Amino acid sequence: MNRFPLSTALVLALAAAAGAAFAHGNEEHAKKPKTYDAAKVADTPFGREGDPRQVTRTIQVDMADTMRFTPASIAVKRGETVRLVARNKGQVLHELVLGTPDELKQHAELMKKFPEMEHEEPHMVHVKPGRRGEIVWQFTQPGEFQFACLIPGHFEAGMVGKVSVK
Ligand SMILES: [Cu+2]
Repeated sequence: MNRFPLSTALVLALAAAAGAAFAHGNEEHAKKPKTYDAAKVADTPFGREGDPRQVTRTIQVDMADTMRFTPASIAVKRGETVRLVARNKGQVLHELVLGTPDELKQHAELMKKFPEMEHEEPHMVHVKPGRRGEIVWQFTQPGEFQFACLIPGHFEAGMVGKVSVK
């Protein structure tokens, strides 16, 4: 259970739909500091939460209201732990969510059904205008992955980038 981030998202969405935590759309996205706990790290098809002490590279990705990431594609080595720093240069909230292309597409559909859905997981970061946020991630699997902004309308407008892991 809980192995794939999407299932966690789904559980949260269902909880929200059940009326539990549905009324906080205007509050800040979860602001609890992300603390690394090796015991809680789960493998996903696109890697795992990275240990901040193992970071070998910082990659900056800018987000803009043109619904584009800059750079739109990044390359990492398999096994590498990177710190992705997402800077929001726009006037609206953006997010950066890592995943496989299929998973991100499904997640985007879910976001359309539950626009108020909020969740905070190691492979995603929500960034307010003018702010920055970060993800520490270890890319353990080779392949082509994506990072996307799943805020309704943004993904559809093409707010998606590519991660090549070799
Ligand atoms: Cu966005």
